[in-house]
Amino acid sequence: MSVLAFDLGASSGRAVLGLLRDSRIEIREVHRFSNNPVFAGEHMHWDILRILHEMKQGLLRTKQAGDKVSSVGIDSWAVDFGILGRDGELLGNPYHYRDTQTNGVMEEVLNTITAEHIFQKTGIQFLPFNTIYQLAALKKRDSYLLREGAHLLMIPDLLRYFLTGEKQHEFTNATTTQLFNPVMKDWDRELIKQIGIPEEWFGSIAQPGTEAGMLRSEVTKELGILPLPFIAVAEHDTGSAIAAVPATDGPFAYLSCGTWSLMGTEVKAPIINEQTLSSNFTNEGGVGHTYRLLKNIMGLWIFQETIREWEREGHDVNYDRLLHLAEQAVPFQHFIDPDHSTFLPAGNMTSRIQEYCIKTNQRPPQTQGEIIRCILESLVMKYRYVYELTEQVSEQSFGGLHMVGGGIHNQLLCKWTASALGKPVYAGPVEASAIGNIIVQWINEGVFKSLKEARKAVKESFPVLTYEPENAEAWKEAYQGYVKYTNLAAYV
Ligand code: LRH
Repeated sequence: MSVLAFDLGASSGRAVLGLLRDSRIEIREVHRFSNNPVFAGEHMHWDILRILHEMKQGLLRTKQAGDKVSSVGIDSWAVDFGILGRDGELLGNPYHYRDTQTNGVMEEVLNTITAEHIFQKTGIQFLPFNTIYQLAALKKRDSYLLREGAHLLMIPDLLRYFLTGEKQHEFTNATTTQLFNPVMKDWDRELIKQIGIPEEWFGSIAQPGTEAGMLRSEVTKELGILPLPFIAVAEHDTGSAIAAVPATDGPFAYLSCGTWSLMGTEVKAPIINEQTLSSNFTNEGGVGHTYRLLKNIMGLWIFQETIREWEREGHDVNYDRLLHLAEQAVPFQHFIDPDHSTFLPAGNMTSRIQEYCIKTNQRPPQTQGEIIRCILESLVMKYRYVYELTEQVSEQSFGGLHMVGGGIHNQLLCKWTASALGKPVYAGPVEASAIGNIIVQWINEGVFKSLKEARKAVKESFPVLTYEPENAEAWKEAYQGYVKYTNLAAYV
C-alpha cells in the first residue's frame, strides 16, 4: 500500500508518496515548500506553524490526487525542539540551531561536566548547537520556558503531536540531543538534572517502525480526509537517509550530502572510546537498532550561503555557470577548513573565506570561480580526512563511498570527491531521506522483513551513478597543502 513521507530539510520540505509496483519502489512528490527561518527580535526561529500548514497542504493534495495511503511518517533535521506548557500548548517558537543563543555555552557546560563524562554516557559528538547546550542556554538566560514548560518535543515529534495529539519521542532523533544513554537505552536522567532541566520533560521513546498516533479528528474534519496512522520512522533525516543507502553486503562508508555532509559507517553498537572522543565522532541511533558512527562536516552550507550572499548583491548566480567557472579556475590554490567555527553562522561568507586565507598565509580567492573552487575543493579534502578517520576508528577499510541526498546533483562535487579519496563514489539515490522514511513505514507494514531486504529494493529501484577517481596522484599531493593550511587555522 502507498505511504506518505514528510521530509523536512533546513531550507525546504516535501511530501513524497511511496508506491510499490512489482516490488520496485516508486516515489512521487505531491507537495514541496520552502522552509524559511525567521529572525524575530534577537533570535532566529523556525516558522513551525507555517511548516504545519504546508504539511496539511501535502495531506490535502494527496487526497485530491486520489491517492490512498496507509500511513504517514515525518523526518526532519535533528537537535531542535519545542516546549509544551502544562495545557499542552506550544510555548514560543522553536529556536533554529544556528541561533547565537548557544555561543560559548558548550564551553561553559564542559567546565562543569567533563567532555569525557558526557561522551561516556551518550557517545554523541560535541556540536555547539546540540539540544543539551540549547537547553543550557535557556537555563543561563533564566528563560520563562523553564518555569512554564511541561514537555519537550523534538521538531518531528512536535509536528506529529500537532497532527495526532500524542506526545511521544522517537529514538533516532532522541539520540541527537546528547541526553540519551545508549547503554541504559533511555534518557540519561542524571545528565538532564545536571544541566538543570526538569526531567519530566522527557517521556517514553518509540523505536522507528512503530505506530505513534492517529490523525486527530480536528484535522480529519478540517481537511475532509479519513483518519490515518502515523509511524515513528527514523525521524532524524540523516537516520532516514542512511536507511536508504543501497549497500547490501559488508561494511560500507556513506556520505549523506545536503546542507550538511554526514560521513561515516553503520555499526551494531556505539563505539565509545578515547579515539572516537578525541576525533569527535558521534554514535547516532539508526533503524533496526543500528548506530551511525559518523562526523558532521559543514557540507554545502558555505556554498549555499555564498550563493545567497551574491544573489542579495545582485550578481549572476546561475548554478551551472558558477560550477563551470570553478572547474576552469586553477586547482589547489586556496584551502579552508569548512568546519572552522567562523563558517557556522549565516552571512558574509566571501569575506570570511578571504580572511581565513589571509590568516593562514594564503593568497585569498577573488573571483567567483576561485571562491567556489576553494569551497568545493576544501570540502572534498575534508571528506578524504574523515573517510580515513572513519576507517581508523571503525577498524575497517572501505572500497568506495556511497553518496546520497540532494548534494549529489552537484556532479562536480561527486567527481572531485572520487578524485580526492582515490576511491570510487556511488551516487544515489537523491531523495534518500524520503525513501528511508518510506521503507521504514513498509517495514512496519510487513512489506519488507528487514532493513537489508528494504535496501535491496532501493538498490533495484533507483539509479546509482559511479564516479571513478581522476588524477588521484595530484589530489593526493594537494591534500598535504590542505592539511598544512587547516592545521595553521587551529592557531588563528
Ligand atoms: C541534517 C541534520 C544533521 C544534524 C543537523 C542539525 O539535516 O539533521 O544530521 O547534525 O541537521
